[in-house]
Amino acid sequence: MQTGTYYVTTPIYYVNDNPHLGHAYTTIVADALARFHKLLGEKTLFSTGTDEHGDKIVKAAAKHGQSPQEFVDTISGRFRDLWPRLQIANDRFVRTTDPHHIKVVQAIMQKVYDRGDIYFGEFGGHYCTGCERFYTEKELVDGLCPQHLTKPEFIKEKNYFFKMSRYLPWLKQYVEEHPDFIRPERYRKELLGMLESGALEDLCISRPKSRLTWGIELPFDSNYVTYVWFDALVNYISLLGYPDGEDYKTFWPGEHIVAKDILKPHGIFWPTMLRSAGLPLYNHLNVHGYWLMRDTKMSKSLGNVVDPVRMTELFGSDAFRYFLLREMQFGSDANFNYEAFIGRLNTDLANDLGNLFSRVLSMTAKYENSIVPQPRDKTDDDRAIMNDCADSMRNYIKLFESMQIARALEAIWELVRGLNKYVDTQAPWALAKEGKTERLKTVLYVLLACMRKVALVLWPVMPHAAITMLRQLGQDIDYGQNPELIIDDEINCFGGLYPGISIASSSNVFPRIDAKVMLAQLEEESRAMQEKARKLQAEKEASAPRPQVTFDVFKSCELRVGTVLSCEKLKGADRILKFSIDFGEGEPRQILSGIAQHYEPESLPGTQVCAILNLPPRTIRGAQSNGMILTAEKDGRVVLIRPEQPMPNGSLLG
Ligand code: ME8
Repeated sequence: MQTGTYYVTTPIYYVNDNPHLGHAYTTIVADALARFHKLLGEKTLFSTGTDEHGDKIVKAAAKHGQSPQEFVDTISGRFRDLWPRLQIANDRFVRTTDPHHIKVVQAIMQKVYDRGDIYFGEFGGHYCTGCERFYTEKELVDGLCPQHLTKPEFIKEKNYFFKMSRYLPWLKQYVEEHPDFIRPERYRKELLGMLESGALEDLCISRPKSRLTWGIELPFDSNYVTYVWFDALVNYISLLGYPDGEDYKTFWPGEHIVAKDILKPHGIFWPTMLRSAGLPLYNHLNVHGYWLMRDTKMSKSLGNVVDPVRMTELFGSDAFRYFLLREMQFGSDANFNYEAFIGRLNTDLANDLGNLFSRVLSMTAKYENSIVPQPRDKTDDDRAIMNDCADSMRNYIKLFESMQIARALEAIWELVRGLNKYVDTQAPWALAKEGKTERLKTVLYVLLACMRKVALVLWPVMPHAAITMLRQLGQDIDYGQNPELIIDDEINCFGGLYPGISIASSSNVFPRIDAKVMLAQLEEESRAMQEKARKLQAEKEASAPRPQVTFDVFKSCELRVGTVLSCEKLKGADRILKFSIDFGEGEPRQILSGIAQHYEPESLPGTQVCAILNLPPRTIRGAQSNGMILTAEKDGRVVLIRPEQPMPNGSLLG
């Protein structure tokens, strides 16, 4: 019996780069919510997609030597291919280059225009390409974009504006009167803060084609394309087939899941756009925090991004999903670190849940030939653990529904730990030894029945593992076919596991991870990634044009020829050579140079090099460097700069 409908969305991701942990997290949350609502017996729809227009995409495509369309096709495909690997079963995948989406954006734009909410005007603003938006003077931090900390470009041009300011008082009142419209509370407060600040103005919703053509043409002026955010937000209804589609009628309004970075467009632009177009508002905006890597923002240039594909290769998608959903308190930032990751998998999955399944199944094999026994009279202990089981399930539902997924899982783990304790206190092995077979049957039955419930409710979080555990308990449940398996009905009924059925004789769903070996491997992979990032960064810097220097500045550089007297590897630093060089100064000079991977130290004494001598001294691993040897570097190849003919030591370069 279906009790309602549930529509959940993720942001549609920019296709300027490959998917990473943050994208994986939001989409896993949405997938888990969709599955959870299926368990509640609701008809669900879950959508994700890619945001493909705008400056940012054009620049990324150019960098890869591709047309925007070719480029977006490739990267959008990568997002689509990733989702099944993480057991993400989205019902729809929307692309803002889809013809239907384009039509709906134009229809909404026209509606807002006809309502008199769009005007043409001149505007000067600080434009950040990273954010694809203008900032007012007040919003900048020390003249820089607050998100990217880069200097925005000041652009003055004629554009179309959405009269957002007209709807701001209404929105403020709406948010005040609907305390869970934006949740958790801290983001509602943040949004109210923005609404009260007076810094919000009308929204510039067009870009002149003279500057950008990669966008959706305005229906009322072909010289302009639509601002990416006005285009992207509309995806939430275009994919439902707005205005006449059955899905739109069935599923709108829905639930949005986003991270804190895009609170403003979702919390301010989107509701005011909907209001102006005369459409119902979404139900809730659910805002989560950021995943950090050891307290730092993940970034490609630091080489510290977590690759979801690699994580699932190493640990499986069930464990990866479990960790993300269990570790992050929805709304707060969370740290991803490998020690905590492996620690949690070993404790929660291998020790608690895995161990429960493994020991109860092998005891049932030993004492009952792997047949679910017929329970007899229940004791207070049995009734207590069964009550705990029902309570945990009730808590799980309540917490999951209010987006407290980590706490919902904690409620189930309390039960799992309680069941392990129940095994210890009831000691089935002792009952067997003492010949108390009736009691033994009851204890095993109670355990198996509770384990079945645990597996049932874990399906939203770990779909494959839940199905495997259920199969081990002789339950052939196809959630896809049978979504109306309602948890509610299961809570108070313990008859779902039939005595007499065959079950598995052993279980190893969550093997223990050898933390030491795995951490060493991950450490190695991180190092390689950081090295790659460092090289890329160095190449980027090397190819960037340098600012002009005056002749005097150049003349002030003391560049001289010298002869290498000795050279050896610096202790404790693989890449550094320690030189002693005669520059004709009376005393030899010590210089360190990071070229150990390119030259054997024995080959260098007696040869000449060039160096800059008047740099401040630097100390590396306790050794001082008094200058820098000149090299030429390209594509990872490094060679020393030497005079074409031997020259007296100390000769000046210029
Ligand atoms: O903003 N931690 O796309 P986007 C957690 N196209 N979540 C993270 C994260 C992190 N470190 N990094 C990214 C856009 N995310 C627009 C959206 S919607 C109409 C248009 C997730 O590719 C999180 O969900 O920059 C965040 O809101 C989203 O990726 C931003 O994705």
